[in-house]
Amino acid sequence: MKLLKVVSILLFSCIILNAQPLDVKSKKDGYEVQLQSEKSLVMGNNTFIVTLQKEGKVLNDAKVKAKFFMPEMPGMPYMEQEAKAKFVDGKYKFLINFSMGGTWQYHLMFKTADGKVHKIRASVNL
Ligand SMILES: [Cu+2]
Repeated sequence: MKLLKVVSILLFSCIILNAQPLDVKSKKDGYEVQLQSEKSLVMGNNTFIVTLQKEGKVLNDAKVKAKFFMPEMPGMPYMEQEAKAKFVDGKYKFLINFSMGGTWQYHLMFKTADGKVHKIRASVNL
């Protein structure tokens, strides 16, 4: 019974942690990259917001896209979702539809005005 209590407390705290919108900051090739979700991540549609900066200045001429994918698992084929972002009010926005919960890997790519493509690899859980 004690174990059950511990497990349910852990589960509950996981739910609370996951209820926060995504907010990940990283640096790549001298650019500051922030990836946020509008709401906490759910199965179905999710709006993502990317902010790109260099030396504190917002980058408004990049091309941003993302790929979210889940490797093949027993009883489940490889899945992926790609999206191109639109630049709205100083931020790049795109929509991803998650077909299931679990861990989704992602590649966040942005092409800067100099023609270089920068890629960030990470993952999210839902
Ligand atoms: Cu899956």
